Amino acid sequence: MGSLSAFDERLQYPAARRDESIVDDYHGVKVADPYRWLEDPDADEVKEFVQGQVKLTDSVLKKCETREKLSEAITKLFDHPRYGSLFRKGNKYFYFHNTGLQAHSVLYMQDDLDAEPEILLDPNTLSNDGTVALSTFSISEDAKLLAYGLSSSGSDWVTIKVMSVQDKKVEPDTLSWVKFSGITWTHDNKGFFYSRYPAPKEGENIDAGTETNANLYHELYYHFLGSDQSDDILCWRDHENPKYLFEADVTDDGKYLIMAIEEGCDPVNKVYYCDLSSLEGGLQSFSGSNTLLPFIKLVDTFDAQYSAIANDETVFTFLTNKDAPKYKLVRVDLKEPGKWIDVIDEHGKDVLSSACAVNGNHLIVSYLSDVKHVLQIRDLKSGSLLHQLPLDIGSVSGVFARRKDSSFFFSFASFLTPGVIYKCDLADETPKVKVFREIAVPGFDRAAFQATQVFYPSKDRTKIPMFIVAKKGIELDGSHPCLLYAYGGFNISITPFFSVSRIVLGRHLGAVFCFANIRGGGEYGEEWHKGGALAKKQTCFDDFISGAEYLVSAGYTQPGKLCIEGGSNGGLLIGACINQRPDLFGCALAHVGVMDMLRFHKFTIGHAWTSEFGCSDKEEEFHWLIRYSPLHNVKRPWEEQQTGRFVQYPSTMLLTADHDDRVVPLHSLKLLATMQHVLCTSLENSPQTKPIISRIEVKAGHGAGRPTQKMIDEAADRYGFMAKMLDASWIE
Ligand code: X99
Repeated sequence: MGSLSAFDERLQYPAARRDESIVDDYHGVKVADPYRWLEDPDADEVKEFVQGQVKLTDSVLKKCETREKLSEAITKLFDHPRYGSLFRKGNKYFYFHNTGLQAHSVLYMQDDLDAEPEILLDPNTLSNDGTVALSTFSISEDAKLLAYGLSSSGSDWVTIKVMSVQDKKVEPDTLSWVKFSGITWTHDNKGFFYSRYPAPKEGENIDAGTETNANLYHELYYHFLGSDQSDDILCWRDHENPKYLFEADVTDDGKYLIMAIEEGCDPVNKVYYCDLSSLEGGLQSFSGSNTLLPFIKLVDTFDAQYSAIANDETVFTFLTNKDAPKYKLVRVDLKEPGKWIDVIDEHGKDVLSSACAVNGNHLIVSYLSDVKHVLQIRDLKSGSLLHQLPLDIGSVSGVFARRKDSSFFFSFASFLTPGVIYKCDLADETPKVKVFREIAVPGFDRAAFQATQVFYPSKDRTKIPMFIVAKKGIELDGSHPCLLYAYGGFNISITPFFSVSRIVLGRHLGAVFCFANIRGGGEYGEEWHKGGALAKKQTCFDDFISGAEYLVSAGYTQPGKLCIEGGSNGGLLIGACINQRPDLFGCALAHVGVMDMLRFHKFTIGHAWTSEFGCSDKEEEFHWLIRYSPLHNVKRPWEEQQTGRFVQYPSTMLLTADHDDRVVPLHSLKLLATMQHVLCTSLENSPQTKPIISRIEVKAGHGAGRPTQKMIDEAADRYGFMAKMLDASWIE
């Protein structure tokens, strides 16, 4: 028997006012929004609500006995040196390295592979508490200058700074209000392009990242080194299309500026380009003028995605999904912009996920094949296959290469492989692939675990891939704690990765951990994505629920032992699934979720997600959204016909953070107040005894750039809660 008994005490939830006067009319349908007041992060009443919730959560977490042990075990396993892949600029090599428990990885450089590495930028020196993170960077062509973007408290807002590589001197250049931006240097090393939003008006934004107003009117700028930001050249904007986002890239030959225009999160973009060498008087001549750069429109419709891979003068190679939902490589000569030819045809089954030119006219091509990466060397000109690189089952990342180099590095990882950096040499006829570095995790016994992939049928009988990781030789008797995770949206694929905290759950709680590659993701290309978007969003939830049912029927677990987890769009997934099948799960962890599907488009970058969800402003789409919106579908299961008298919601933790300006915290706060009201406080002796709580982090955001200690603390809290709720006991 487990040494701990499950949580069985009724909680005292903080009071939350209901404003019954707030009722919206959506196309003739009246929808109440009694917690609208929770949308103002600066209101005292909201701060009080948050404080009350934090106190309640602390009282629950205190009773989760495994939390301390989890924290210790996760800390211990995290404490191993990690390395990223290497890339080159000028004659130098660069890479990220973390000694183990450093808050942030450090950027190193070395002159050659045998030389002593030196620190170029250590983000750990930028704040005492690790809340300043390096979010983007770019090294100039001559490798003399580093432009780097810093984010505070996890916000999407970025401030760009510049450093001299030679003496690490920080230059006075400071660029503010940068968001959703790349940094791309011109090859004269005089400056770089970046994107930003107009600065907020005086008085707004005392604490950047906590505001919720919509991000509109993106702009592309060029910054001349040593000048003031107010003198930056405005290169592009579009006042007629306030939702457009502009992302620019200077081509490898330095001749062109390629601009991708996006209006949402769909894999579609326009492509404009500017011949930098044709600018009379150079970029300098645009200084102080009101004219935008003379871009030429190559693709001016949102019919497909086009990513520039390489060019020889005017001949460009693009990766595209135009008439190819699993992607292909195409070529166009800017002199004949109407004539596109296929270079690598769309594959029948696998998704062409990336391509990068190397060694003159070679291409490193990666495919996603049943959610595992395949790496190939192809001929850039003909697209023909030259070599297949041997690879384990897992994920490839960090493929950085230059055409002038005959070798490149890449990273490999999987559920039971913490990481290997490979060096691939293409100088000879056959490629030489060598292990350059291997990440070792002391105390991790790989042989104790087994990772498998299954394909289970969903509601409509479509086969859904799922990875299952468990201790070797477990009995399928339904007794195991189980953690099921998915994302299911935005064309994003969940490929195998190494997770310290999940290994700890497997080792010390006997947990099985699983990843369902449900529709909405990009696992099988654009059809898989669109199969779980817009009017078909419910398919994501059906796929996930079928995955949970599979795990129960195959004997891995039982509903009371099953915890579901997801973040962001995956937080929405969790919110929707606990409403639809409260009986199927024992515990739910929803991170930074989109929970109010009628109002998400009004806040920060939410408008970009209407490409995936639709928008309540449109009548038909309103009806899609109200059917599954987590906030609008909280019902007492014990009053429902289909679920029955004894069913309650799973123990639920909604996680958010005060500086999450991607998915603003109001989503989780409003759902929390609603669940506590409907399920717990609005009737005496409610059958809902399982806790409905939150975890509201401070000085943190959507997740990117979170310091290591915050990650460990959060993992210990949420899995400590999970262990208590599933009655999972500690195995030494
Ligand atoms: C975004 O909202 C990404 C926002 N974003 C852009 C960028 O639109 O970060 C953009 C344009 C150009 C450069 C950089 C950016 N995303 C990314 C979605 C899912 C995503 C997101 O964060 F596609 F991965 N969501 C939160 C969707 C719902 C919840």
